[in-house]
Amino acid sequence: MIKKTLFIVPPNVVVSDKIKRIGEPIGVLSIATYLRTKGIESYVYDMTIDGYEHNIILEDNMLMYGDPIENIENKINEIQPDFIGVSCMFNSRIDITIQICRKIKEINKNIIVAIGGLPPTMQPHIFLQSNAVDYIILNDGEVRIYKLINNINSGKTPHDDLDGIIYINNDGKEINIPSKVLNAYFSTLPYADRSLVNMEKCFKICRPYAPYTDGRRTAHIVASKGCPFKCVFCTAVNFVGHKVHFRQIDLLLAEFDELKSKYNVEEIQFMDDNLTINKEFITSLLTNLKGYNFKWCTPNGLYFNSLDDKLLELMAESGCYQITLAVESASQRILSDIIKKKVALDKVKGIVDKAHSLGLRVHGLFIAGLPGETKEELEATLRFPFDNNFDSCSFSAATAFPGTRLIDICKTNDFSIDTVSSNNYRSTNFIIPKEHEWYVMSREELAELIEKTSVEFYDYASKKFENIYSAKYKKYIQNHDEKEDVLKKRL
Ligand code: B12
Ligand code: SF4
Repeated sequence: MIKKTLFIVPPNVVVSDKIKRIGEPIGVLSIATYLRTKGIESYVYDMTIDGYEHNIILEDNMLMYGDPIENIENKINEIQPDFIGVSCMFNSRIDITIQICRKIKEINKNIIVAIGGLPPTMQPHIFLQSNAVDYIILNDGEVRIYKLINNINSGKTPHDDLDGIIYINNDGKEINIPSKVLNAYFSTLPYADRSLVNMEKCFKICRPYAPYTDGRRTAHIVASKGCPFKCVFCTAVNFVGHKVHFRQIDLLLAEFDELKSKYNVEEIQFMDDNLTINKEFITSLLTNLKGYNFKWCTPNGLYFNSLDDKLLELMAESGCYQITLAVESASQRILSDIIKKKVALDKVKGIVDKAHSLGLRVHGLFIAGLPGETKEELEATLRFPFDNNFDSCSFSAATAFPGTRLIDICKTNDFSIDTVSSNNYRSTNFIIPKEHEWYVMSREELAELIEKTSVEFYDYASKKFENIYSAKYKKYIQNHDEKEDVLKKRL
């Protein structure tokens, strides 16, 4: 009989010179909160928050931060759960997640272990083969986990009336039921009970997902889930799905009220895949947001076609201080034929300038090294933010993750996939052979070019946008005791 559950967020694994970001784990909190409303006692152990100060240097210039794995035993003794759900959101955390599952079984093999998040959804067999995981839950977890627990408690087969689950049954047979509908219940789910993690510690450290904040007490929030597009490098289509689901405005407002009154929050960061995708929803959300006096931003890209003057004005009036534009490429050909994303390149500068005139910062996201991209197109992409007035930007090397069209392209062309660099996100993880018509430069050369251009961009933009830079980076350096030369690589 499952009476008590514990959800574990493993330590984070990043490239060692990246900012050690920290935030309340909204997905896992949402699951634990949902179970609590159903009368199942549930707790969250976010190892990244609790052990933020504890660093372990891994090979390949990677850094892991979070509680040491040994501490799990104390937590299990303290909570005494019958069921543990482990979350894995990034490929870089796959190894540590499996170690955690093994540790739980070593401590008490009777504890039921379930796992969820992006890599378990896209690469379930890595986890299943560890022999330390009883159930893999695919996609959104709230209702699936609840049904699973109910089925176990009432002696039904675990997958009774349940889609999105993989496990080995008592006869040693793999049961694999794909998800039918994604985020079906999202719009009415209760908002996350943040008291299950140490929010004060997150506020004090103040390195949220978009780390150059305006306010110091920052919370993360999800207003919608899903994306109607299918960019070649993105897992959204298979993970959150094509259909966009919006939370009910009254539930969002209740969450804002709590953030204000209980946590004294100054800033919120929206984690939505595409916050501005629906005019009616975003207009209603922002009109209501005005009354709260929050500063806000989105670490993720916004839907280009939605960003007309009126919406940008409303965004500024409602407390937005930075927008993120995921332009991805300076080539309309790459955007239309390879990425398949609707970005009108000729409109970008107008949006950037309008946003600046409203006092907003503008961050750009760019991706280089896609198969089929020419050297000229790649170079033009790295130049684009210089010529289009972006005040900050991030360049990423294309990475082929399971669940994307990009990995299919790599497989069709027999490119080998290097699993080590799949985890460090620093260089492309697929190898285009030198003799292939798409070969432009080696992965190492691309990684170096990206790093060099990032530093160049910082030097250029910090002069051109001196006011923005003083407010943004200097404040960060003072507040966090950081060195400027390190920040240059982290834009
Ligand atoms: C917000 C976000 C970020 C934030 C922070 C993310 C975080 N939580 O730490 C920031 C901006 C920092 C970020 C950074 C990066 N990100 Co990011 N990010 C996202 C994004 C858009 C949303 C994630 C999110 O919070 N969702 C909202 C919450 C409510 O849902 P959730 O956490 O997924 O939880 C639900 C389910 O996953 C599931 N679930 C989760 N845990 C568990 C556990 C159990 C037991 C169960 C049953 C279910 C379950 O149920 C939950 C509730 O429904 C996703 C895309 C996406 N749509 O998922 C990309 C995504 C996760 N990011 C991605 C990437 C590539 C990156 C970067 C590497 C980019 C770069 N080049 O630098 C960096 C580095 C990340 C790092 N190692 O720290 C990839 C992941 C690729 C991979 N396989 O590793 C994604 C999927 C986008 C993509 N390209 O496809 N990211
Ligand atoms: S990159 Fe953004 S716009 Fe493209 S499919 Fe993913 S979430 Fe949608």
